[in-house]
Amino acid sequence: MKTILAETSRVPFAKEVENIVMTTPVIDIHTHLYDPAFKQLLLWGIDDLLVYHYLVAESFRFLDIPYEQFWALSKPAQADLIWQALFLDHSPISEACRGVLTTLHALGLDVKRRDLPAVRKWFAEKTVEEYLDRCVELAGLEKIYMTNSPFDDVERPVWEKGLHRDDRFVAGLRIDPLLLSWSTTAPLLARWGYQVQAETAPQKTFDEVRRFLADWTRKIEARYLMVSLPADFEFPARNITSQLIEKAVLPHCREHGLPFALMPGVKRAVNPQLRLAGDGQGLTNLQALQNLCAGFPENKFMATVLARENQHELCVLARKFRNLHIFGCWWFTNIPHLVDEITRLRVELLGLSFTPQHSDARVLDQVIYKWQHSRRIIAQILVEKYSALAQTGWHATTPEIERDVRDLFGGAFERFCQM
Ligand code: FIX
Ligand code: ZN
Repeated sequence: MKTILAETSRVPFAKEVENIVMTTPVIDIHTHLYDPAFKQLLLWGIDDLLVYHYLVAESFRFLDIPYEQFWALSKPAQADLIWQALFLDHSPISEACRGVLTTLHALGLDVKRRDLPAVRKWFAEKTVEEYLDRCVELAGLEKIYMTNSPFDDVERPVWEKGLHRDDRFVAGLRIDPLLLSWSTTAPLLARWGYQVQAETAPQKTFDEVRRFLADWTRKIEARYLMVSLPADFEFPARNITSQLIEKAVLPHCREHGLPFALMPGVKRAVNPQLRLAGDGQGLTNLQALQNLCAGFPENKFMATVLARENQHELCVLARKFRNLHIFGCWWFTNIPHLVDEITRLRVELLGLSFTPQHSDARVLDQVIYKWQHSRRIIAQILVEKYSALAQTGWHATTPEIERDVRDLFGGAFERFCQM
């Protein structure tokens, strides 16, 4: 009898939670999108959706043409091949395929016609400005964090020239080349006027790296620094990566009050012929992150990890260190099955003090499906959790649920940044 009552009283309550989760504005804390001032760097539209590297990797499960032949094709021709292989020759049930259809459907296009030319025609009539507004609205975004690299030869000149910024876009300073390819990055820094030495690294070199970081932090108004790391990342270690982190990145972050985001678990170029689609993943030794959090309590760290097998350990680590904020179901973990599993782990171990998702969108339109799919899963989990509370007699009120969801969708992250 008790169970039946609980079940029936759950229905209106579930609708309310779902409604709050589906409509609360989101701060998307890691994307590869750009302020429209970066012109062609902001990707959008059906062809970019179809040549997304997630779909390139999936299409090569079916395609039998040589890789180079594929890369020599124009973008629309690549998109045609992917559409044929993944949407027409087989049903598009993978998460990345489904995402394209969720997006088109949300935009009001009739996907059942399977008419790619008609979809192209629809996009051809849009301008980036109106389309950006539409995507932001459909995804329910408040802010979009970019991934900004001073080492990108197309991006850097835009910053150097100066731009009129769209205040929905905020910057994150990406420093992979600095930490992971020092031997090629040091000469670049030297060319840009920083007195660094590639072979030996005296204190002057670290000071100059800090000057470089300070210049770019100011120029782009960076809100955090970030790096993706190989699965075998260790800290501390007797290598230049470790020294640069300890002697330049961490002091810089302390001085400017910025978090340092670590994204370990990538195996870059597992199949280089797939280019951007060729990266893999591996288990990381999270002892490195523990050493950072424990050794540098004045620093703030953010982390997301690629291996499913690291997720529980990461939650436990976040319980130990309040200078660690964990976020997102990254890349290969952004599939419904793992978003559900990882979010449950986090909620059950951390309550509401984490950021369950970021989109990692590379193409503007993707924010629509990535957020719609994630919001649905997060809603379902919260309905269950608030229902379980209700069984104890603790009924979360509407303002309390709204507060909680705001925290999950960027509030907790922003508080962490301001700490
Ligand atoms: O390193 C990263 O930030 C990754 O998210 C990307 O480089 C990756 O290619 C991606 O798009 C994952 O979603
Ligand atoms: Zn990313």
